Amino acid sequence: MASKPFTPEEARRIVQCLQTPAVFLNMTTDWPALHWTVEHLSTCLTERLRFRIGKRTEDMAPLFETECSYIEATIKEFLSWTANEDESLVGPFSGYHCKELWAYADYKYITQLFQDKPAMFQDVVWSDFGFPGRDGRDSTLWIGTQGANTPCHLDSYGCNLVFQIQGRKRWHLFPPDDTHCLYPTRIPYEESSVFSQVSVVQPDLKTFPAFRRARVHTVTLQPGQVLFVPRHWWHYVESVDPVTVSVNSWIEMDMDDGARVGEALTKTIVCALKSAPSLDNNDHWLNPTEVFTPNLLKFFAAEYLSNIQRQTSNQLYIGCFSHKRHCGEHSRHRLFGSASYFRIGILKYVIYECAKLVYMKT
Ligand SMILES: O=C(O)CCC(=O)C(=O)O
Repeated sequence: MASKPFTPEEARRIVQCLQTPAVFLNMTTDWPALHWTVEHLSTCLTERLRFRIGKRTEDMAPLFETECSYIEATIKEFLSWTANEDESLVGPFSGYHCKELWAYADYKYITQLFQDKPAMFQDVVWSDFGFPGRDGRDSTLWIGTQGANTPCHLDSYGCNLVFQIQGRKRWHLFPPDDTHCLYPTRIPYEESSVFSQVSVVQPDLKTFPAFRRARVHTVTLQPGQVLFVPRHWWHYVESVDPVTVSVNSWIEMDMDDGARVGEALTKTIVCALKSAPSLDNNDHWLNPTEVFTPNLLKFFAAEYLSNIQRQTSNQLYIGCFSHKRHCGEHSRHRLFGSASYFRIGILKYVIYECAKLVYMKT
């Protein structure tokens, strides 16, 4: 077998230094996960997954998760639906017309999917990119049909490696410097995702004129390729083949600490606003993955207090916030170097995050 174009050390250096998106070729030729086609996955994953359903037609407004339908189905049922020509299907997909709709089992934590088959974690070999021990346990799985898409957003934490396994996906990426052209919003709220109000494939330029100046980088990712998405790059992603499978891993970075404070405060504020009765306090605020109860607010307040008390000589830790929708363990991250920097930093974030929310609510 031909050798890979980069050693793990070289690949890691690229991932840590590169400021623009890039596609790695020939890095996954020996990864067992190359065989994770939807047909193969249907034999090893027999439990039902949640599929998000949307219309294939393109709209001038992004289709957020809050506006989608959801069904629970097995991958076998999903496969029969995609192959079904006469629409005579029984089961969870019956009544959903595959010519008009797309389905997406998106953002599935592999650690949960394969908890009874832990050997499969090693099928994803991020150590080839210089991240020893990183494998399927630190990755998420995405299975979709043609047209399945994720609205344009940026991730608050880390950079991203995306391994395309089956079918092709088209990525539209925008640099962080173009944020003002993308009209950011935190509604629908999802921890660590900032959504764009613009439908990037059919933009409403009357409402969002600055989008004209956004500098798009597009790439169609092919099976076997790995896309590197640098920190804070906006992305809209759409499946272009009848069935697509991909796996990604967000790689946390030291510089995420500031973003974690911002996210913690945003969550607290959203939680407070959600706890207050008001007419426009409706479910369209929250992505379906976010759950809030009044008790959660108390929990976050208590977390802050204990974080502040936990302050040691010149370090401060914040619990609870790692990657969005994170499952399982609460990680603890070093925050700022000194208490005074912390106070200035936190004040800045409180004002910024409050101002953003108040602006959007009014
Ligand atoms: O593949 C997709 O639909 C979206 C992936 C994504 O947003 C990400 O990896 O950050």
